[in-house]
Amino acid sequence: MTAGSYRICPLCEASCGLRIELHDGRVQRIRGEPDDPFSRGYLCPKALALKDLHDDPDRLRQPLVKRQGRLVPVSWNEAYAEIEVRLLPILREHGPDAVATVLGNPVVHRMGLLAYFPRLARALGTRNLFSASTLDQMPKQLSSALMFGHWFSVAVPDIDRSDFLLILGGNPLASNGSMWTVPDVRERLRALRQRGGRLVVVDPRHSETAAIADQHLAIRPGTDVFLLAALCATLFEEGRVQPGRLDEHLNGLEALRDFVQPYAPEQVAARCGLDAGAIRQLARDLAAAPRAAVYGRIGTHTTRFGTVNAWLVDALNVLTGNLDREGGAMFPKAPAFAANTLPGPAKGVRLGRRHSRVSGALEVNGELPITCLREEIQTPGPGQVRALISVAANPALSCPGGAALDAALGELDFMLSLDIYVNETTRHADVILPGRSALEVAHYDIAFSQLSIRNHARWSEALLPSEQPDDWEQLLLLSALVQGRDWRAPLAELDDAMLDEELARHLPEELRAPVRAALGDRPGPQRLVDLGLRLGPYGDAFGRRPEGLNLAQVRAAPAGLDLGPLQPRIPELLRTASGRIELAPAECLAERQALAAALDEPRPEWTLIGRRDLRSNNSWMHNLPLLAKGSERCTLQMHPDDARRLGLAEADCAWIEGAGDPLRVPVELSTTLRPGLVCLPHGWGHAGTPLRVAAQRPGVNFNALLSDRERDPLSGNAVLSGITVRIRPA
Ligand SMILES: Nc1nc2c(c(=O)[nH]1)N[C@H]1C(S)=C(S)[C@@H](COP(=O)(O)OP(=O)(O)OC[C@H]3O[C@@H](n4cnc5c(=O)[nH]c(N)nc54)[C@H](O)[C@@H]3O)O[C@H]1N2
Ligand SMILES: Nc1nc2c(c(=O)[nH]1)N[C@H]1C(S)=C(S)[C@@H](COP(=O)(O)OP(=O)(O)OC[C@H]3O[C@@H](n4cnc5c(=O)[nH]c(N)nc54)[C@H](O)[C@@H]3O)O[C@H]1N2
Ligand code: SF4
Ligand SMILES: [Mo]
Repeated sequence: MTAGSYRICPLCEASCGLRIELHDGRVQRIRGEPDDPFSRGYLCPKALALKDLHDDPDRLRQPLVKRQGRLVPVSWNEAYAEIEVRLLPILREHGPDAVATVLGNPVVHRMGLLAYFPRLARALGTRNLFSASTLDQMPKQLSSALMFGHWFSVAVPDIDRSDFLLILGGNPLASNGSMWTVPDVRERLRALRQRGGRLVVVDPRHSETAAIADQHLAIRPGTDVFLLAALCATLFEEGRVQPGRLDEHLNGLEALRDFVQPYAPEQVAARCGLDAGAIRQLARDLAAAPRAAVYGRIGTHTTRFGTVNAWLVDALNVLTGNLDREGGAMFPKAPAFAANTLPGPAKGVRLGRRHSRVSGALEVNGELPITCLREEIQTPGPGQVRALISVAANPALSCPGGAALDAALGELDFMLSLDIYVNETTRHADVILPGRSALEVAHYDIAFSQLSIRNHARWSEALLPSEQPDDWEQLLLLSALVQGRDWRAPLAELDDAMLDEELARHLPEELRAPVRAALGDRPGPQRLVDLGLRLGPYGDAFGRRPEGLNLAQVRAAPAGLDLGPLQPRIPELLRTASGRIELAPAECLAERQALAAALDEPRPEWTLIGRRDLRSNNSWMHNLPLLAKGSERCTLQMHPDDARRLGLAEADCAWIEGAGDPLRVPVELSTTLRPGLVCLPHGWGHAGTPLRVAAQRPGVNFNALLSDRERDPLSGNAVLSGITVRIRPA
């Protein structure tokens, strides 16, 4: 392997190890890295598009500033000076909450953004923090926090040792897994079935994953909560509850029984569109499997009962004795940055320490629901959002609201975007600061090492030099700037100050100086990673455990270090105030009445769900020629009987109408859906941007159809699936 050619793929949560061959500063070849202990040589078509991404002529390499309504290239210092002149008066006059920030999905794939954004947030002092998390996984984070005491104590299926996997609302064959870092999931699922294991998929659509399953339950969208309750109820009713080793660590078994009791399979079957006998049998199969895991993903989270779903998924893992056991749902032990591996007071978490100004939505994990962003911009009064900083986010396409949200972005007094493209969101910015190409930054996986099916530590070096400041340098400079400090001062001083604060947080006074010396003088995130690794559960504790890990060792292992299969972690992992698993959190129990009321909701004529495609990635990889090839992706799939009823043939256009803006879309006939169900991907609708490849196949914006008022009231997560719509021929 040529030096420096290893790179952790930054494109999705599988985080595969890639081998990237360069010649004269150009990408020659991209392959899966066979020596990666974790991804074992796997890669998907998106990884090959890293070359297109690096070479994309539309990717920004220079800052842009808006002059007379047009974004024009400027020097870095001009861009920073513009931010100073425009943003500081807003902060001075209206206070910190007048500036909102919104983080997008790629932030978690960028060590510099993830490690340094908190610095900027603290410097700003705003409470208006928003992110894609409330379009995605906040229900799981909340349920995990309530049950186990920390927002990142998320249990993942131990797929390689499991005998039974029940997947609800996830399609890992297209998404490559999510909240579950599992490279080459197809092969791992094949192996599970080969050794006699069973895969059961609950999905309204006969998805790519359902197609390779032993059993597919085509549930009605939005009704998993009843199915999950019925599975729990059946276990209680039939005397199949066997938490085993977990028994002594549980609170709330009776309260859980009480909550699910009304939902026997016979009570919910019609609502779920499933057979009561099949639900009962599934509960029995799950209980009987030697080692099983239940996994719920985005199809269960982006619904009105997202948090209740996430909770009941883990309740099932507990009731069947599969939580925290080999082959069940287990907790990774990340080598760095995982709060659940660090000593600290067990105090659980609090939800709703404050509320959003306009609709009173609860704060979750320090942020507010992103669907509140529009109204916070458009509603006058004290605390109104007047400026926005977007970091690798494209809410104009990814967030419900459509034209209204687009208009709101246009009404801001000032907008700054850290992004690599001028797109539907960043076209509203007054200043855009471009991030480096993924090949020009070093990387350590802060986030996904906490969700991985195997414990590991991997580092990738920057493969190519860059003239642009690194992500962390931009954020560090901005954090000085927003505090009115001299942003022309050397960044090393600012970084040292940040490191000192970090040390003060983790170490007693007498240890700080020697540790600081051991971390070296080179500024940047690698010192934070070294600190995290060395103080982490495998770390060398700066010499006190000489055989332990540090960054130098990880760097010396070119394709990463394997830290072994997942190990049981209860009770050590628990950070709840009681020190136990909270099997019946009060916040979830409070949903009892809403749930009972929802059981009788009538079935609409048409229901819309979303989908992902292996060759796409949310909204931002549609400008890459390699991925843009092939048939049209942004189509409305519907059952042939429905199409016939409407007089529509393949590729004819239909109108979809919902709470928001109507959409006109070509139809694709598909027997993967039941009649009455239609399916459209999100992330499309590329209008009004200079992205030349994407403009050829713009598609339509799924989220324009939706109102930004539909949320899971606990987690604040947007409702993005199971949408009631009307369909008519165009
Ligand atoms: N209807 C519907 N809506 C959905 C979903 C759904 O299933 N259905 N899924 C939701 C989910 S799960 C998510 S995570 C969100 C995603 O929501 P977002 O994060 O808002 O959307 P992305 O499309 O991921 O946009 C990423 C942005 O980051 C920029 N970018 C890419 N790489 C870099 C980089 O290296 N540096 C910088 N600075 N910028 C970069 C891109 O240009 C783009 O502007 O969408 C959500 N929206
Ligand atoms: N190729 C590709 N990979 C991606 C992304 C991408 O855009 N493209 N995005 C990345 C991101 S940001 C994320 S968060 C992950 C998401 O990863 P996943 O959670 O695996 O997301 P999806 O592939 O959208 O699969 C969701 C499934 O839920 C089903 N579903 C919809 N509604 C319901 C329901 O009410 N109940 C049930 N049981 N199922 C339902 C859908 O039919 C779909 O098959 O993927 C990541 N990986
Ligand atoms: S599965 Fe995800 S991480 Fe792996 S190569 Fe494809 S895009 Fe990259
Ligand atoms: Mo996501």
